[in-house]
Amino acid sequence: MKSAFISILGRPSAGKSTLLNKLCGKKVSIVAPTPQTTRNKIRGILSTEEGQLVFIDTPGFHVSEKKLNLQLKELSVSSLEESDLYIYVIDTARKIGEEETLLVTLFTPLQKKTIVVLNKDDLPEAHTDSMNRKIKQLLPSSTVISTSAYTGSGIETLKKALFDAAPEGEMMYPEEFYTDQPPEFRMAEIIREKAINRVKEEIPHSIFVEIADVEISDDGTKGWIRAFLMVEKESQKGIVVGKGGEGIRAIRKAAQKELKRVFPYQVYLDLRVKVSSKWRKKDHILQKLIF
Ligand SMILES: Nc1nc2c(ncn2[C@@H]2O[C@H](COP(=O)(O)OP(=O)(O)OP(=O)(O)O)[C@@H](O)[C@H]2O)c(=O)[nH]1
Ligand SMILES: [Mg+2]
Repeated sequence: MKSAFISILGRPSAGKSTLLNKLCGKKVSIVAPTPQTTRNKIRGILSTEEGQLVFIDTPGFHVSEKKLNLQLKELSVSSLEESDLYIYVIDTARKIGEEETLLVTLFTPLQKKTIVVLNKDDLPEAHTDSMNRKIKQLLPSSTVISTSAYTGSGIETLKKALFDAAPEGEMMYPEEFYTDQPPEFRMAEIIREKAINRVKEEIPHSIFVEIADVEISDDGTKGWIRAFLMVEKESQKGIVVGKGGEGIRAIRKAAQKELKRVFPYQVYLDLRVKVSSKWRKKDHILQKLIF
């Protein structure tokens, strides 16, 4: 049997979380068009007759002196030691940036097998061939596979390459597990995804979700979730709530629908917007959110 921990690394918005979800065949990690969507190391598990691969989705590697960004970068870097293999995801619709070369200098000294994924090859602006040549220079011993995490092309080739590269070992999780996220964390992530996909500019970065209370009926068929969607300013609260409350109603409805699919009970979501000023600068809040 094969068994490996595999870090999924790359710049913000390269498609790491979308790729993780395709590899696991389940929605494990949230996705949005805005960079810095993922704020934690999210594990997704793929079990087949060949063995078990445990993927670690990481926050996009982004160089910035802001407190939140520094902590996110630290998380991505900490995943390097924990894994046996790396998937390095590149967005082929963008040029290779400074962050890309910096990330490579961080993981190459660890000498772990790296599979480079040239993602978004479904887009007309993807320049997969020229990127392939650049990567061959930058990481001559890596395997390069072109994919679309969106359509699923190249995913089976990638899985095969990963199992080939994985060491022999025992299963680390029961076969039916596809993630190890605690329920309340998962609830908050689902709500955050629905919220950040409805807002623009700086607002997605200003949002976090706090689960205030979860109550499940004695027979286990019903669950009441009370949550707060936290923003940084009163003006953002107005935008999220929307005219006559239509914004927050749409977020609540979309989140409740997905929560019902994920949790084995009828979900009733009570969602309110609250202001937590400058939370991105406050250690006690960041400690609860970034781990
Ligand atoms: N066309 C296309 N879009 C993709 C593909 N993979 C991801 N996307 C889109 O790219 C955006 C970012 O995807 P994510 O999976 O959230 O990217 P990420 O690398 O996890 O981003 P961070 O968590 O912010 O670092 C989303 O709008 C996805 O739908 C792909 O193969 N093709
Ligand atoms: Mg992500």
